[in-house]
Amino acid sequence: MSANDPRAPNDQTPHEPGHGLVVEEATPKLKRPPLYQVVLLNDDYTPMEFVVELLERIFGLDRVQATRVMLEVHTHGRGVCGVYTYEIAETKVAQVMAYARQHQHPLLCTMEETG
Ligand code: TYC
Repeated sequence: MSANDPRAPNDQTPHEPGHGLVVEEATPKLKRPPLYQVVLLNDDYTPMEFVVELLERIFGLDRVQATRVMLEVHTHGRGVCGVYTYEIAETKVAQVMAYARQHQHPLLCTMEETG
């Protein structure tokens, strides 16, 4: 076995137990990413049908779910369209705002970290 034999022991070589080394279990450093609710806000002008179609198109809801969220927003002022990681939530908000703007509706959408 020469000095640069790939099998030669080095700093990375795992040490067998019973050779004077204390082996500590590392705590996993993985954390779940924070999640964000995409929240739709009510206004007096955007047509209900437009909101339902937007919820189907951008959030993949079926007509029943989309209608439920739209009515929640209409009656309580706000409603959750979905929960996502930061970048997905940010993209959904941008898509909603762009789509509403294109159709000249004053619809507002925002994101909030879940508690
Ligand atoms: N309040 C609107 C109306 O009466 C409907 C509406 C629902 C608007 C949800 C926005 O996010 C909204 N036409």
